[in-house]
Amino acid sequence: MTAKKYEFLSDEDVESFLTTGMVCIRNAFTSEQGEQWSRDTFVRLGYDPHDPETWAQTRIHMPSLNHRPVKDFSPRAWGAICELCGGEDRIQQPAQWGDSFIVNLGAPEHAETWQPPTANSPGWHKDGDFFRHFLDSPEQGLLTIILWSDVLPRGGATFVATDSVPVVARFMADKTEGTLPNSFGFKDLIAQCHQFVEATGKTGDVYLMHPYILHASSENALRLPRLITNPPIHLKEPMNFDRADGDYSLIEKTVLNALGVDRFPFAPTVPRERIIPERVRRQQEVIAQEKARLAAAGI
Ligand SMILES: O=C(O)CCC(=O)C(=O)O
Ligand SMILES: [Fe+2]
Repeated sequence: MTAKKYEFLSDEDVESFLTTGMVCIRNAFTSEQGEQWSRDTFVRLGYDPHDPETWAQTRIHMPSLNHRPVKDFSPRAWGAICELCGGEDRIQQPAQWGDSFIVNLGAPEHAETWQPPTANSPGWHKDGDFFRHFLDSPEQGLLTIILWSDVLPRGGATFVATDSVPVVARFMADKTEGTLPNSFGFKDLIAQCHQFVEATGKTGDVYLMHPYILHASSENALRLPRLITNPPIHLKEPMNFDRADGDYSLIEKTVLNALGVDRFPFAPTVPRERIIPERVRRQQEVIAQEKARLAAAGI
């Protein structure tokens, strides 16, 4: 498929990204590194890790209290991210990871109600609730899913539709006016998909996914706390599907393949637009609550 050789991505990784829109970098950091970041999670939440009766919420999006540059924390993940994006110089800095865990604790009934992923699973979406989406949007250059706990089958793993990138590419290709995050009609898009997986793995595994990929949260039948983060990689410039020198990134190539063309000039006809989601407004309150709990625990 490609003659280009990469340092961090194997030929299989490249093939996997081009055909399924995702690749998993296993052991991108150690479990000790992960533990250092996640050990205070239950204090921050105000729950007893040993007593599920105290787990008031099924899934929690925590705010971020600490950040580190990806490049320092996991040079292997960073190397792979750069290779997918077409080089470090195309990535907006600072590119950081934080402890804004998405914790999936499940609920007692999930042991009975859990179902494998299908087009009928609830909650399919493309990430990016903070901008108007265009085919070439730079705000979400990659979706990354970082595993801060082991994630077992039926254990609250993110569901991923591995044939969704072409469906979303075709949907956005002629929409020069863009699409607001809540206007995609994800039910119609996911109905065109047929391949679904659970993004399982171990602490330290990192999934790198195409920004268009459709995915969903799931029930946690096991009730082993599942911790991930999903920070976007931002690009400095919009994606370019009409490069004079042909130096397309793997992300761009995946889109061109999906559309079945060698080049695809695209220009938005309305301005790019940032949106402030409600979750960001709420975050300041939650940060204050978590800091009070950490202080009360002497941390
Ligand atoms: O919790 C998950 O598994 C996925 C979360 C997600 O996709 C999101 O918050 O955008
Ligand atoms: Fe998401």
